[in-house]
Amino acid sequence: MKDFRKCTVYQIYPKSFYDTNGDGLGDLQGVTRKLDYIKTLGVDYIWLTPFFVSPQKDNGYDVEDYYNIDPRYGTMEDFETLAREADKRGIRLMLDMVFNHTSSRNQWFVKALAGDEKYKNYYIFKKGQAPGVPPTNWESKFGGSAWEYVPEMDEYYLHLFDVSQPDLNWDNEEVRREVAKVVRFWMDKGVKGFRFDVVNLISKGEFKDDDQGDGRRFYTDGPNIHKYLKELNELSFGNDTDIITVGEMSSTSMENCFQYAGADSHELSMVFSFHHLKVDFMGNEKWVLVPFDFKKLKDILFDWQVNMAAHNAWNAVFWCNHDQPRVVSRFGDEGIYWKESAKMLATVIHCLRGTPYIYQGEELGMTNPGFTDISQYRDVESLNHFKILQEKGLNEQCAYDILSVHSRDNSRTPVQWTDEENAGFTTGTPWIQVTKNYKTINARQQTQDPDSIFNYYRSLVALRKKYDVIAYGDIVPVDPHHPQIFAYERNYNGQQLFVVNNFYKKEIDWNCGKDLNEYQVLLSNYPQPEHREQIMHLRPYESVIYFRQK
Ligand code: TEU
Ligand code: CA
Repeated sequence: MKDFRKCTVYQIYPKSFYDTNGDGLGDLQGVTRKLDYIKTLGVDYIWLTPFFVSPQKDNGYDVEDYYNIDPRYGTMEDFETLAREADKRGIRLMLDMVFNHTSSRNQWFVKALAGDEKYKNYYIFKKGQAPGVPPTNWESKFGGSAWEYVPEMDEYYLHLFDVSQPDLNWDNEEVRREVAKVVRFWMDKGVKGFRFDVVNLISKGEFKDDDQGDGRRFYTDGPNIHKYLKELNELSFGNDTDIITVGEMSSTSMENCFQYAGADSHELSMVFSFHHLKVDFMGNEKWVLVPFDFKKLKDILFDWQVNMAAHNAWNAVFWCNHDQPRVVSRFGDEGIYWKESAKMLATVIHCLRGTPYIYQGEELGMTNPGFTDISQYRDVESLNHFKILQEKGLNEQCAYDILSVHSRDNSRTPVQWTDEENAGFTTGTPWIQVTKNYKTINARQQTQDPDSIFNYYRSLVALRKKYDVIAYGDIVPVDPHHPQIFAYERNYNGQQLFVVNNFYKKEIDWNCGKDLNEYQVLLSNYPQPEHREQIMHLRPYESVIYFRQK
């Protein structure tokens, strides 16, 4: 069995990864072609975002058919080849299961709309409160009402995401059996990992107007959530101790995560939570421009780290995914300290207690693309909010400024493989524009450069394997209220890791309170860390991993 605490997961968004047939869309064969690159990084799992048959309104998070592969991504044979080739290299696949909702083109929903009672009960249909008034005032995460009116039925259906993504009714036992069947189908193909999309939203509570917010308190971590997860575990992946699972937990609470990812809970192996990535929001409002709050970022991460450990529960740790802007643009520096800041951010995450996730291109320090026109955007959420922001009275330029910082498309531009046209991603026209800096930021350059961000990530992945303290150690925040330093200690069986990061450009002398002569440096983003006695001199975005064995 692979111990997931020793593992690193690499996330692939196939559409933007590598295109092998020139149609401008990445595909499964493209993933197979790049397996040696992934292997070089040293990761254990590849999480593939959905490649199932889908109208692609939300890039595959709107599943029409859970059992077949969208022809744009390839064939079942392509998938099997990928699985086989990955296996040869000791890499396992983690698939993305979207079970909170389906596509409106899914046969279940098509039948429901046609009036088939059995399938109507697969979804959440309700009468309006009055003519023209939806059942509740809940808002869709992509903007607008979460309810869509169906005139033929004089009823509304719930969609927490796009109108083309109707929510499934998990209170219906048949639905729960259907989804477990899907998981077993992919288990039979040798899949050893599953990521469950927004899985803490599946158990809806009361259908009531929310006078305090957008409705999320009524369906987030809902009344039967733990029961449904335990049941899914029992009916599918729980029978194979070799399988690892991660739940995407939207606006969740830590108390619930103790259970979702508790060592003895029989729910999931680990959880993604997002509170640490809302530090450049205003409350829950993402579509604003505010500088990130470093102290809050640290408070939240440490709070989760310490308390998840205290409850014997396991975190997934990450900065980036296909919904988040590029971290070097967000918390680092796109300018002269691009490399140092990307390495520093990597250090912070990879030495924490939890399983680290790397999102494609993060290991190259890819940046936000800096789109300036709506025609460059593809994401349904961005397109909707571009309109909504202007309806709220913002001028077009402000709307663009906000989009360029927060849009999910920031992470969805093609992986920059080479300095050739389209960054070597496709010989055709890419479905979304390539970021202009691909001539300097690309995989070909970085795999050859020993000092590259890529090779730094490679070292981090290897350190986790080599030093048990990284995988199993406790977590002790050091100088947690410091306005500029992100430092912590990890301890395990006489091993100690001491991780120091200057999160800013400003140089600083910092008393670390330790006799550094007792430590060895495992990794750093400057050639030679500087200190006099206990005073460290930290240069812009400097990062040092110290180690000692007692
Ligand atoms: O995302 C869940 C989610 O609520 C957020 O990530 C959301 O995309 C955004 O941050 C709101 O501002 C998952 C998937 O990762 C995402 O790609 C899908 O669009 C979404 O679920 C629906 O399936
Ligand atoms: Ca293609």
